[in-house]
Amino acid sequence: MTVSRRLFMVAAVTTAVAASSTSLAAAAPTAVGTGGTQPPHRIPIGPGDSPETLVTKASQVRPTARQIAWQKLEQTAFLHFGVNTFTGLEWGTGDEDPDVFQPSGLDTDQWARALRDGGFKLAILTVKHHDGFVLYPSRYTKHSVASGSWQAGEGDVLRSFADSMRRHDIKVGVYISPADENQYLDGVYANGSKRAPRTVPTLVPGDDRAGGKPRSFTLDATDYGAHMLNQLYEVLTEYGPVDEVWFDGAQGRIPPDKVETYDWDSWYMLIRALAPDATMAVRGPDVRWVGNEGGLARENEWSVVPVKDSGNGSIDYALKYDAPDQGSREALVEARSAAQYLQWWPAECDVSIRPGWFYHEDQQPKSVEELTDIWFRSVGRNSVLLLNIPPDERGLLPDADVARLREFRERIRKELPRDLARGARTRHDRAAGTVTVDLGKPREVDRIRLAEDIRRGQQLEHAVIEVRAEGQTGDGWRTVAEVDTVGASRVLALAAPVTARVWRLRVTRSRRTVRIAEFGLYRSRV
Ligand code: FUL
Repeated sequence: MTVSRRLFMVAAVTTAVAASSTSLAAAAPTAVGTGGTQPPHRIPIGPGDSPETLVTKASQVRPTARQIAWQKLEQTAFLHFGVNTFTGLEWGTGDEDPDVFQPSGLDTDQWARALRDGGFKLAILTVKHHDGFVLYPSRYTKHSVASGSWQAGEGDVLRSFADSMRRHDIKVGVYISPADENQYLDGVYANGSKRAPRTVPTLVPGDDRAGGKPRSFTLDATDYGAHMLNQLYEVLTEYGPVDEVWFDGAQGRIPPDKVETYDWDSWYMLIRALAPDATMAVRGPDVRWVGNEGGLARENEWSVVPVKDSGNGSIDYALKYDAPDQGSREALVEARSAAQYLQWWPAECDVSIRPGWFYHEDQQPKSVEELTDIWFRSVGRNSVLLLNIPPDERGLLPDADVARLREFRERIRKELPRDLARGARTRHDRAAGTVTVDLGKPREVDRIRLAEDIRRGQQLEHAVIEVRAEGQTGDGWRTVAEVDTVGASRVLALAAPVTARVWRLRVTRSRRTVRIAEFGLYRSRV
């Protein structure tokens, strides 16, 4: 048992969180601008707020530095790998024989090369899926790689994954499932234990960390909540730095009279302390699930959305998760009686390259056309794409998938080969809300890429893209496209190429002044 000064300090913070658990996410943002005061990452709202007040508040919400860094990743990868890879299941039972995990030729460098060549900037491994089987030798479970004969129980997929990703300049993310069938069978998950202060790490007999005075924390948790804390501690202190922690919200498959109420506040607190740069995704305050598993964002995707408290310091959509509109003025009004905050909570679009999340021999990867469509409807709609590519029983990404990733990247390069506006004469007129680009001579354009400077929030509510007819000045403008939202990234495909020398983006409606960070013009070569 470690009673250190640090433990005392964290315990004091813990008390504050327990007293006001909903303030946790707001307590953590990193300053975006210079200067002392941090712009708000979320703002309280109430049923009494007028529509004007709601939109003013929405215009004041800003992303944290962590969220800005995450948004720039654009394309991230998921790797679902575990006992399911060998049993053929999608949701395991928790009583698998650990010996079923037998990758015959694990090569995480092969994963990393394929992901790097595919343009992925971060990869998230299922360190633990709902079955509870853990891909590193955890001190807190027998359901892990250490219990089987694979590599004589000495193997560590997480170590190998993290090393390979970093060697290839890919950031490391971890999926750690709150639902845990194995811990249910062990009488830990949903055992009815009360939340009480727990010391983390909880040292086990013969613990190799005992002599080293490990940094320790006291946080409120159930028995299972403490189990999660101990595993998070192992992952974040022994495999870091970690850039994304991905939490699913599912409950285990347990009898209806049982429930495990997740200790989100304590888990978040530990992650912020041990991995301050990590975004906490989906059941976390930094990144939201887009609302489907097809990788598709809404046509108008807002990063400022109404959210409601969802217990133990967690948040959830105030409107239905799959509502078609989460952030327009109308949506803010509709949500105001259910919501407690407007929060910067940007969308992540998860989808698998194959029908299943885990590898199954009889399934095939999506076509380049399907993937391209997903890219336009995720990265092109103010979201980050999270594409799952499941390793097979060899422990390799299947050849067909590796080839598909390469073709996909090549295709996106052909969709937007060269920004014709780069280096062109560009004039920003803030008073008129326009950005005008003179290409020097008439050019054919069929793809347009827009971005707001999100450090100033998401403000644009309607804009037109116009071209000036050759030889004309003044009012000779013709509209070729319009958008309602832009945010961090909006990519438009015109139905047919348009030839013009002078192009203009004109903001016709916004919350506050819009700062355009990108107005790119492309001619696809598909
Ligand atoms: C879901 C899980 O139930 C799936 O197995 C998968 O991990 C997906 C990404 O999240 O909620």
